[in-house]
Amino acid sequence: MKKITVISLAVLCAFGLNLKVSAHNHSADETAEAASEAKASMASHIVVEKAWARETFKLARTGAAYITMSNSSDKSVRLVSASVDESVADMVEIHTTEMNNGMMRMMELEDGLVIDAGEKVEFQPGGKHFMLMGLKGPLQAEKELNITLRFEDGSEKSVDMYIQDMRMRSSID
Ligand SMILES: [Cu+2]
Repeated sequence: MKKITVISLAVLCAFGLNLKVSAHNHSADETAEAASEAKASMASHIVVEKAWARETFKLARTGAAYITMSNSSDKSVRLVSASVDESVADMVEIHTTEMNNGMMRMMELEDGLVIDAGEKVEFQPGGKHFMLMGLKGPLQAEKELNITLRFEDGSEKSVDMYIQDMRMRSSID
């Protein structure tokens, strides 16, 4: 009987999480629609499907955030940079993770990231990520995080990130 209770709680948690994530997707879609009506900018061609960040330790100086985005247009789009409010962190870099002599190593994508026409790019732990440098405070599950993406044509897209409560942490972002 106890086991059944635990399982159903776990299902509820998973369901609750899905609800939160889809709520974010909805607002991201609305932003995309509003932008595309104004101007067919690079930002308006990018559809964000998932955007989340890892919760950090209290004294962490860096944090990692992930996004899944698709290019809905027939032209390639270049993401050149990302930023957060200065009250959140000093700067944001776009990183990729590579295996080098058996070691995982992070590298900054200094030229940004090209998303080809119709391509979907998924940032994820152990792969591409946004690196928040010089965090002013911890990223906590109950807090909000907003990242602004900037594209080659100067257009911008504001993305609300869901901060994921991390019960298990890995040392690799
Ligand atoms: Cu990194």
